[in-house]
Amino acid sequence: MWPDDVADRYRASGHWTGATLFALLEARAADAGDRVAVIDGDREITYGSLTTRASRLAAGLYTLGVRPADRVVVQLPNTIAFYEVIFALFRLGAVPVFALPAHRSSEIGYFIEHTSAVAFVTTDVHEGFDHRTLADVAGDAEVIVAGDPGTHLALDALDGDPAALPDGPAPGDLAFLQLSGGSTGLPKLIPRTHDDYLYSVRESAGICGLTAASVYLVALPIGHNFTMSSPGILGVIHAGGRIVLAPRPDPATVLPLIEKHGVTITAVVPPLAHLWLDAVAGSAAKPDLSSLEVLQVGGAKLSDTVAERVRPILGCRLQQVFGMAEGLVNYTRLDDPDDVVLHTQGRPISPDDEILIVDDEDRPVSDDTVGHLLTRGPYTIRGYWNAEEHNKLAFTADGFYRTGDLVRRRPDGYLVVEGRAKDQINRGGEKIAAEEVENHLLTHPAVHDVAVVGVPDPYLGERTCAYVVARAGATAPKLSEIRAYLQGRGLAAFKIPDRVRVLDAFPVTGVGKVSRRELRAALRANPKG
Ligand code: J2J
Repeated sequence: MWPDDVADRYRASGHWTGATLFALLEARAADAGDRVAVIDGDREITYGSLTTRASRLAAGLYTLGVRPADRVVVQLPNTIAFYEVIFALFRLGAVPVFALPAHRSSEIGYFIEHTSAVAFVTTDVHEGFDHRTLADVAGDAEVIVAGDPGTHLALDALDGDPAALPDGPAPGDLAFLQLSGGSTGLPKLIPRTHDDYLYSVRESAGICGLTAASVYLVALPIGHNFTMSSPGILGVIHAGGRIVLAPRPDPATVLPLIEKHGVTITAVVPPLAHLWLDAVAGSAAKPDLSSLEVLQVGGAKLSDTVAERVRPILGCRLQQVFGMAEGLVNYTRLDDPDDVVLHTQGRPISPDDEILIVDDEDRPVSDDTVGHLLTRGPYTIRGYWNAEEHNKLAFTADGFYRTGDLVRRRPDGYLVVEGRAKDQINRGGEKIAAEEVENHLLTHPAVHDVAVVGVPDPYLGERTCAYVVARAGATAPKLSEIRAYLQGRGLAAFKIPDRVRVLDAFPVTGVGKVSRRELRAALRANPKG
């Protein structure tokens, strides 16, 4: 995954310390075993108990046949079970693949098949959806359910003697597979190692001021890279702080939790920041949010107007976070002046994060000029998992990752995100690959051609519009039909288009036929078609 000379350099510089993710938890069990690590409603678990449970679960999984390096798709909501499972897998050296609770049969089936997963760990019923029905796409993978297992294996029943476990993984081993936001027909998987991820976690915890007194609220999905590592739940475990789980991110759920548990830091996407601000500003009986020190906002571009409301309304500092599951994370620092915090997306974690901003021909542009962001560094992957062909496009020959983001670097080194060159829709922080949705829609009998693009939206930043050309003699499907059709194909709800526009033909630029990529660009530039 890493060229030897590069790995040697990161080890020599002390970035990679040779630790593993399970050892991170074990260290807390050793020095703060009685301290509460995670609170989930009226359940809580200490660092000591979490470590013991994860070890016993690892042994249970081992007895079941899960071996080091085996892939296990994990789809759990914000619950303590998530920690038990991932740390069990880290102990065993098996590789979690982090699915989102919103994923349905289309995505889950693909993850299981593409990674040859030996097990699929999910929940019973969450937000009205019975996740056990996803067993239909699990193939030979063992289905393990947190909660009521139905006809499947109960997570709670898995238990064993940790003494029977083989040695844990090496620090340079693959620790897990994270999902890319993607811009291609099928999502790419991101291979992160213990060493590289822990470096970003430790540095992030420092940048975000985490200590043993920190209380971090998980409002976003727990398996997302932001929640995991920026500084996220792993940063809190590194610092020995406390994690509070919110089952949902709406203000009515979250604001009382902040007050009750004295939450000091939490992370949201821009539409949630907007929603929380409106709820607090509009409430007659103001919740007591005096414990809150930092609101992190990332995942999509935060507007200046929302940024400016954070301190006056919530009484806490804003921290902008521009990160990606592939690696690079930028933060505004806690002591940065307002100009930086309100108007930039931060600067990289590491002095060894290499930032290149280039024009369409890969020539570097000067400061204050918008260009494509390329990056390389001690925690940015050198390639997607098993995606040799795609990697030739997504990475330069010398290992820089082409982020697909258009940014401008200020002379002070801070980055401002100005747009995107990748065929992705960023719907309020949820990433949608245009091609993935198009491929599903092209199977519809009345659809001749389709282009999916993002259209500006004041609340979500972008919404999804499908431009459809009907087959000769057929009537183009209406939005309701398209929704039902894609739902029937098992696509996650957030990927289903918000709008449909029917065109007689697609605009043709230049001579003859245009590629769908050009089409998307043309439709983005001229949404009237
Ligand atoms: C504009 N665009 C942003 C921002 C991400 C921390 C925070 C976020 C993510 C994440 C993450 C943005 N302004 N502040 O993994 O650790 C867009 C960019 C980027 C893509 C990555 C983390 N913050 N983005 O969002 O892998 O387009 O990671 O390339 O989901 O989100 O998406 P993802």
